[in-house]
Amino acid sequence: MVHWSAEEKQLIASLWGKVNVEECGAEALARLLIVYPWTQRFFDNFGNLSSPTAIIGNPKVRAHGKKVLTSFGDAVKNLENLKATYSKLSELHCEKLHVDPENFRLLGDILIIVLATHFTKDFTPACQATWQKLVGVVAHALAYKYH
Ligand code: HNI
Repeated sequence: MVHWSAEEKQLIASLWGKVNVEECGAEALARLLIVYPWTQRFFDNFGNLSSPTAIIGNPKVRAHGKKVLTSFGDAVKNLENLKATYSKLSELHCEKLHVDPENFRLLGDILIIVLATHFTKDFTPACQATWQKLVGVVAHALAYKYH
């Protein structure tokens, strides 16, 4: 089981307390779709994704980004219990959505960039390392039910 030190828990909670899930979620998903355009194929019902401007202005991307980052917040609240927390979502992404789990890692890396950009002062090396660990563990939990 993954261990979280008191310092790591504090670094996660204090940064998360400042995150606007709507803004950061929208930005993270938009960046994923722009930087890794092949991820667009999972969202073929989202309408116009034909350019970075279209992606950033797309209300479905915004809404879904918020949904995903809100769900990421469940990790922050359940650090000791991530596999159980994401068990149903892992099944959904595997069996229904057929999302390659490599994409969870890509989104995690992008989320780090978004957080580092928004919270430059807070983003000390210790904070960066802790968040890197968190996105890795979340990606692992989301991939857990894949077979
Ligand atoms: Ni993901 C739906 C959470 C990464 C593709 N995803 C969801 C839902 C949640 C969610 C919550 C809504 C479920 C429901 O309707 O019951 N997704 C998460 C989390 C992460 C993640 C916590 C990573 C931190 N999802 C990804 C990635 C992709 C992805 C990286 C693809 C590149 N997800 C989807 C798709 C859907 C989805 C596709 C369905 C969208 C729709 O509504 O049509």
